Amino acid sequence: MKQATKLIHAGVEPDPSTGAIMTPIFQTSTFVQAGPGEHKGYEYARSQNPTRKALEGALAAIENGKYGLSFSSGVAATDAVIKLLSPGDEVICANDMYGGTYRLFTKIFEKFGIKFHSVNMQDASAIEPFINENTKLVWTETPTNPLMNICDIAALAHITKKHNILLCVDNTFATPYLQNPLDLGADIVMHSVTKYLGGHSDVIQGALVMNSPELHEKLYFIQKSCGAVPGPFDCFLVLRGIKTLHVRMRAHCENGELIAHYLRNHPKVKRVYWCGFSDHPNFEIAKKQMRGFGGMMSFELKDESVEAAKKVLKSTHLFALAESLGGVESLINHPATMTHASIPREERLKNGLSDGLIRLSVGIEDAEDLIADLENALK
Ligand code: P1T
Repeated sequence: MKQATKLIHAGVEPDPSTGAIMTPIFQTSTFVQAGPGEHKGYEYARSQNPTRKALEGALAAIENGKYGLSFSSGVAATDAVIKLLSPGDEVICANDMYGGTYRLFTKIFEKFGIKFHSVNMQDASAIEPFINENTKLVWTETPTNPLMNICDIAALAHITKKHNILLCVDNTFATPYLQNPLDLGADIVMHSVTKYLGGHSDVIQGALVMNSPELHEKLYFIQKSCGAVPGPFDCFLVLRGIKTLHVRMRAHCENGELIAHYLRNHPKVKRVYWCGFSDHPNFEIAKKQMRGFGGMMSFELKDESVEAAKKVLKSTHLFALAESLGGVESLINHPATMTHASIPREERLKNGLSDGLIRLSVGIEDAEDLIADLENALK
């Protein structure tokens, strides 16, 4: 099935009891049983809910995976993956990634005896010196948030398979429309569904997709035992969002390309971070594993002061100053004080995330209006 058809139909069947073409919102906490243990596959809504089940099927299908699991947020999905591990285990993670992922790893899980090594994975072989008998997981984002670094998923998978280590890819920025990590050898794909999959900035949700039945069983056990599940209404919203992912992503890619080039040619802009530039350090890898380059980008001004960046951040009108990304409306964000504030400054600077960096989530408004908004703010 071609991708557009899959996005609209995958995982969703007309409701068997009524024929409703849209999956109903099963707003219920429990399910009546005919006798103890005699039920229709649903016992209690933390463990199973039909609206969530439809969404999980859709998520699996669009990531070309066998199993999908939904969580109450992206970080809850990440949390579930790390709960596969035990004290003493080690994780190799990307040095540039969402600040909340860094915070979860370093401020919560390190306390429980899990060790995290931050590594620049733009060259996949850079992970090899960190692998030892305790290494259980490689965690990466590609493109990374916010520097748009690219790592070679197939090359990482080649290494992790050799050492029997799990590879989890946070595919939030690319979305299944542009990239499918499981096809490239990853074991688990993670999404902040809050972003492009939801697509309308009206829901917080996360997801994991995998092929291995053993991994699914373990992660389902964690999902129901820890209980970070989304409500049925949020599942309905995401089912609805997924149906237009391809249409929205095409527009995000088109606007993203126009704005990346506009910024790059602006006399006040020093550098633009966008993975669609042919001179991006890993453009060849991006081209190989992605079907487009999306609407996320970051840039720095020639005036590197935080004041200059703040002036731009406060001067846009269409680009709303807010955390998050991936909605139909454009957002502007200051990673150093907002989304990545939990990363210590020295660590941020070491990894190339400067105090003046500005991140854009380019929406699907008219590109001319967006450019006029940026032009005005840069003035
Ligand atoms: O916000 P939540 O749904 O819990 O997802 C966390 C998350 C995980 N991975 C990536 C790549 C993300 O970007 C996020 C959330 N990011 C933002 C809120 C942001 O503005 O970057």
